[in-house]
Formats: sequence, C-alpha cells, structure tokens
Amino acid sequence: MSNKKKEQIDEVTKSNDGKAMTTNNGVKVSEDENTLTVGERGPSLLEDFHFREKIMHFDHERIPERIVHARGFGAHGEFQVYKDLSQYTSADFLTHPEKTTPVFVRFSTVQGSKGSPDTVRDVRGFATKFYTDEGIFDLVGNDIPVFFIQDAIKFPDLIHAVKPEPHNEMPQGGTAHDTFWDFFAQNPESTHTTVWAMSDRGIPKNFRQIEGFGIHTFRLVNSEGQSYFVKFHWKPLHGLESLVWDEAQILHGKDVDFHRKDLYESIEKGDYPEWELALQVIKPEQEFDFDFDILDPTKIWPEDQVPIEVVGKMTLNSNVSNVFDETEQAAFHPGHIVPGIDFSNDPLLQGRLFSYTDTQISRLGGPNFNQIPINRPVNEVHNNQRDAMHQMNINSGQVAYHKNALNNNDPHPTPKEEGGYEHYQEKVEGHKIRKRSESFKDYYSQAKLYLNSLSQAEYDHTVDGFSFEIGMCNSIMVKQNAVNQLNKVDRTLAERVAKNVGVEVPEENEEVQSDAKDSQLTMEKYDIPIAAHSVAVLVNGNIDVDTLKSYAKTFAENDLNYAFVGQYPENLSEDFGITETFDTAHSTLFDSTIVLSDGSDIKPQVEEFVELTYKHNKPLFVNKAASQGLGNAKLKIDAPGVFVSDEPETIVKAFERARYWDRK
Ligand code: HDE
Repeated sequence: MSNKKKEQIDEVTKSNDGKAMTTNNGVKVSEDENTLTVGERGPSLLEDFHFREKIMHFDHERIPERIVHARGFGAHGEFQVYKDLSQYTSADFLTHPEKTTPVFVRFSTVQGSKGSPDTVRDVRGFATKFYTDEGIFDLVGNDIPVFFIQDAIKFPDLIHAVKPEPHNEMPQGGTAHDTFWDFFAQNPESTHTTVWAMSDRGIPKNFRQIEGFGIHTFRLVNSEGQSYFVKFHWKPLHGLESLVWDEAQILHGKDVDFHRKDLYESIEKGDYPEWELALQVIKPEQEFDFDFDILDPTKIWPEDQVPIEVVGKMTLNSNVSNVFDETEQAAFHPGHIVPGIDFSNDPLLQGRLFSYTDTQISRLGGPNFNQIPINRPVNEVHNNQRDAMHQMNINSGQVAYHKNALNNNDPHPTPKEEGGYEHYQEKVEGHKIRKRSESFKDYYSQAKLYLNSLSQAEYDHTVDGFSFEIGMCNSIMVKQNAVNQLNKVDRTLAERVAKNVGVEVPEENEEVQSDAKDSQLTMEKYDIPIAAHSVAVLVNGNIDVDTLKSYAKTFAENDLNYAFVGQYPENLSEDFGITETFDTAHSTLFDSTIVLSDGSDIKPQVEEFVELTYKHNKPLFVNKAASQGLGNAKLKIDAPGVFVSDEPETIVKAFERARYWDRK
C-alpha cells in the first residue's frame, strides 16, 4: 500500500551508489586522503577548499540533544481507523476507514542522555506523528497513563530533580538518587506516577510490548460542534511484558541498545509491531460525575467507570534510512492538532503547548524546523511566514501579507465548514489566580487502587523497585521522608520498604482505606503471543545435526526466534538457524533457554546461563541428559517452568507462559 509520507521522504533521500564524490558546491573531488601541502612534508595550504569544507562540516555535526527524552528510536508505519467516528469527531483520519494515514513513532527514555542504556528504570515516551490529509496530528504520550505533576510550571523542578545531579552529573539513566526522592517526598502529587514507575511498568521488555497513553484529557469535536472529553490509549498486539530488575541491570552492560535493536530487527524481519488505538470518551454533561477531576493528569479514568473503545490499528513497518535525519530531527508537539481534535484545560497540557516549539528552536536551529523532511506535512503548506534561518522553500510573488488585493487575498483562510480549523468555543469565566484546584488534591487514592490491582508478584516487584531506588539515596532524611509518603498510601509497602532501606516505619498507619481494584491495571491481563518469544538453545557436547534440525523445525512452525549457542561452527549449517557462541550470547538476551546435552559434563558457561534463566523466572527446557548433568546448578529441576523432555514439540507448552513468578 502506498504511504504518502514515505514517498515524500523518498524524493529527498539520496544514495551515493555509483556516484562521484563532490564538494557541497558540486565540484568533483580528485583526492580525499591528503591535505594540500607545499611539498610532501611542507605546511598545509588554506586554499584547500575540500579540506576546509570537510572539517568545517564535521565540526558542526552535533546538535543539542533533547532536554528530556534524549535517547530514542523511531520507525515509520501506518494507521487505519476501524470505523467512521464522525459521531465524536470531524477529523478526516478518524472518519474514513478506507484511508491509511502515514505515521512516524519515536520511543524514548526520559532521564538518560542520548548514549544511556535502553533498559533503565524510567517512563518510556511514545510519540506518534500522524501525517493526515488535513495536517499533522502529534500524539506525544508515554507508556504510563499518568504524570508526576499537575501543573506545567513545576516541570523544570521535576526534571532538575530527576536528571543527573548538577554537582557530579550522576546517576546516568535512572531516578535512584537523592534529588528525585526528595522531590517525591516534598511533592505528593508525584506519588501515583512514581508507584507506576517503580512497578514492572518502569522496566519494559521492549518497545513493541508497551502500552501508550496520551495522558491528558483532549477534546473530540464533531461537525455539529458537539464536543467530548477523550483520552487516547495504545494497546499493544504483541502483549505487555517487563524485564526483571536484575536482568535489566545486566543488560545495561550486555547490550546498551537492547530495546532499539529489538524494534529494528522486528521490523527488518517483517514481524511488524502493532497497536490498537483505543478511546475513553466522557460526555460534557458527565464532566463532574467522578470522584476525580477529569482535567487532572495524575489520574486515570478507571475502565469500569469509563469503558475503552478500540477504534483503529497502527503498524510500524519500515525502519528509517538515517537516524539523525529522521528520528533525531523529528519535532513532536502536543499542540499539533487537526480539525475535530482540541485541547482541554488540563494545566499540564496547556503548558506543554508553549514548550515544544520553543525547545525545537534551539535544538533544530530556528523556526523553520517544520520544513525538515520528517516534519513536513503531506498536504500543502501556504502562509505568509517568511525568511529565517535555513529557509528551504522559494516563496515566490510580491505579496506576503494578509489581507491583500494584489494577490487576490491569497493565501486565503478557509471557513470551518470547508476544513478550516476553528477552536472549540468553550465558555470560560473567572478571576486571574494562582491556585491549584481543590479537586486535584487527592494524591493517594489512585496510587492505592493501582497497588491493590497488582498480582502478588507485581506487588513484590514494586516493593523491590522502591527499596532499590530509595536505598540508593545517601540522605537518611530523604529515605525517611520517602517512606513516610508511602505510609500515606499503603502500610505494607511502607513497612517492607522501611525495613529494606533501614529507616523507621511511621507510628501512625495513614494508608488509604480501600480495597478497590481495577482489573485493567495488572500487566497480567495480556496474553503473550508465543511468536514474540526468543529461545537460546545451548548445545552441550556433540548433538547430531538431525536433532538440532528437529528443534529448528518446531521453532519455525511456532514463529519462535532462536539461536543455537555453543556448537559453532562445526557440523552446524547456517541454513537453519542463527548460531552464536558463549562469548556473544547471554541468558538476558533471550526469553527462554533450552539445554540439549549428549551426556558429557555440563560446561560452566551452560550452567551459568541456565542459573540466570532460572533466577529470572523464564521458561527452562532441558533434555533428559542435561537434567542429570545439572545436579550441581543452583536450581530446582521440579520447580514451576522447568521442563524435562526429549521431545521438541513439548517446548510449546513450556513457552505458554513468559515468566514463572511462582518459582521463588
Ligand atoms: Fe514532554 N517534553 N513535557 N511530556 N515529552 C519534551 O520536547 C514538556 C510531558 C514527551 O520523541 C521536550 O522536543 C513539558 C508529558 C515525549 O521527540 C520538551 C511538560 C508527556 C517527548 C518537553 C512535559 C510528555 C517529550 C524535549 C510539562 C506525556 C519526546 C524535546 C508541562 C503525555 C518526544 C522536545 C520525542 C519531549 C516539555 C510533560 C511526553 C522540553 C514542559 C505529560 C514522549 O519540550
């Protein structure tokens, strides 16, 4: 299917194949190894224009990294709505099920710099650019449905607390340090989101298996001018999975690119990541029907109160040609909206509307960043904005103002009925004040709801997350204050974390008195498709090629990704599987492990691999000979998720579950 954005990008995509090297002025270069000098050993000459240009350009290759979300990875794809949503919105891309809309998505971490590891504990950015026929709509969201603060004026404070500390620029890529936890304790509005970030949601397994949330309340407006409050969600069709913290930490070293590699390789293989777009819609007359304020970005709309409606699907099916040119230069902005979509008065959203254009001006070097190929809409752009740094268009004609008679009043405004954007005419009255609404002041109930909704394993992981992060603080006061906050949400959490980090449990139990649960908040609600699974097959000794082939056949039949480890290169043909050595493969790089032994002594590398697989609760499948040889390994062969069999077909059963949390 044609993709208008890809076609537009192809027009400016250059290939050097078979081409002569030239300067930027198009002069063919005859030599590119030596500068122009006087004699072989003499001084260099300033007139060497090729040298000057090459070095000058190199000197300026870097641009400022994003102030937050610096480390990211993007891909192209398309979106298609399942049905006409004109009941809610006039947006063209949401009312034409026959249309596919090109999209570009960038996933990111928030805290770390551009070179930081992928698998840190952090919120993940999930920013989507829809190139609609009516202009660009950016859904600049995260993988956690709530945010740390309620008002944009606090964003610099939050980020100054989260980022590496200014006196020593540590730590990189994480919030396990004093200033973040001091912020947490002193700014209770951050409680709910922090609980999410300390749970398994903070360490996703990859980008394909995260949910996405627009977080803020937006408006949908239909062609009759009726408006609805809406929250946008992305639901991953590859399931929802997390890492184990120990595994995530090992991966920082084993593969700093773990998430981007997974996304890149999935797309290259044709195993395209997919999400369904889902909406939660509230009618204007229901605005005050809830025990939370629908404008408060630290609150979810529980799905039993506001059901989810699945409305469309996004598929990422093409990697970029150049990461800098496309992903790094992509300029997202929650203020990029199209007719049929509008903002709410969420004070966090309103502040974002200023920040994103402002930051692009210093990051991308001027106000013409919309003209960079990845940022251009697929429809035509005409206005009277002129000049400025890096102008890429030739704006012909005498007239650059409105109104005019000299050019027939062109470019001319378009009435709303014909597609011109008109802001929703909300009636607003009030005094100018600086005051947080009383309706925003319940900081703890939904944090408790989230904790109540987790499975026991997820709850235990959340205790571990808090214990690690608060435990990493140097200040006893900060640790104590952080635990005091937890005590206002959940007594058991406060008690367990206090014990782990060595501070007092507050005397008074101040926890939220509620057993309420929301079945949609646990990650265990998703089935994990077996095809999303990867397997390391450790070959211990000399296994005959036919046996290996029979495993390879089962993997292929079930779309499992696999690698044979250890029997490389002898008697293993590359035709039926990727082969790796114990130097290149590691348990953390796979979802499960199979050990095939011929009965010879188990190699130390195999034992270490298996022990880690076991420790990280992943499926472990061993043949009978291997099970006998693993007697000294730190594992119980009859524990949940350990399978002993000589039949390749039985692995399908082993991989029905991604993790065996009941294995202690
Ligand atoms: Fe952002 N945010 N943000 N943010 N944000 C940026 O814009 C900002 C917020 C989010 O892949 C910056 O181009 C303010 C919420 C994503 O390029 C900056 C506030 C959510 C990305 C900025 C917020 C986000 C950014 C840095 C509080 C989830 C990466 C570079 C009012 C709904 C986009 C840039 C990409 C990036 C400001 C809060 C998501 C500085 C002031 C809430 C996914 O403009």
